[in-house]
Amino acid sequence: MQRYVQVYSTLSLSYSLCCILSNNVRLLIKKSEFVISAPLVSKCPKDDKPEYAFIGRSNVGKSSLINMLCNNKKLAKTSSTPGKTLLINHFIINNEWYIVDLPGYGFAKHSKSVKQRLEKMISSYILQREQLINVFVLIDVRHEQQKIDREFIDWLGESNVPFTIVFTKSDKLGPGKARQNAQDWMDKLKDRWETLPPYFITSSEKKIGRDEVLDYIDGINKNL
Ligand SMILES: Nc1nc2c(ncn2[C@@H]2O[C@H](COP(=O)(O)OP(=O)(O)OP(=O)(O)O)[C@@H](O)[C@H]2O)c(=O)[nH]1
Ligand SMILES: [Mg+2]
Repeated sequence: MQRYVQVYSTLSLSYSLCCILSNNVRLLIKKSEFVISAPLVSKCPKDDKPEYAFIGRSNVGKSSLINMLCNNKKLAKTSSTPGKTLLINHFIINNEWYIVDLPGYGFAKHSKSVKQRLEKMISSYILQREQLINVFVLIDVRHEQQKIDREFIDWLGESNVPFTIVFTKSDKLGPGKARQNAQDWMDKLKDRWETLPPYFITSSEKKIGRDEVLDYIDGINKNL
């Protein structure tokens, strides 16, 4: 499966994700089912259906966002204790495409060996999985830009991996403040990024941003 073209230079990173055409048609999720939790990229599903991965720091709300998108609270395991998701979890949507729930990065309380294992698992999955169409990088909208998130997205750019930023937990701020924080966060990318990746502001609690994220995926799926 061909990846979208993402252009960057050594001096600055620039984002150009081709063929994203949102056509305002709501993506109907008729069916969402858990398929497999894999410890290694080699154990992931063998078919070639397109997949969309969700990643971000521990506790940022990845599993909750997936459940909100699928309108299925029991699909991905959520927890107020960080470090819950430790494997590569595939969910099949409408028997057509996958959502992938990845472990969080940068959880301080994991042992060094667990951290190393997770880092290796995440980077191998992202770099080797040919079916991976887009990575959604989740950022808690309440917080300033953290070094670990920044390093991760710069690495995605350097590795030519298409991605989108998803700000989470916007219900914890007013809509105006959430928008402002998101804009400030994106503006900080301009020191290295020539053009910025797309972003969405969401709340799993209040179901904010659901249509926008699903339309975005739908737009890509229709152009594959
Ligand atoms: N208020 C609010 N809380 C949220 C939202 N999304 C997630 N949470 C809470 O944040 C905590 C972590 O959510 P998870 O979805 O388990 O986070 P995760 O990123 O999957 O965490 P790990 O798998 O441990 O890396 C839970 O207590 C959720 O209820 C949101 O949009 N609003
Ligand atoms: Mg999780």
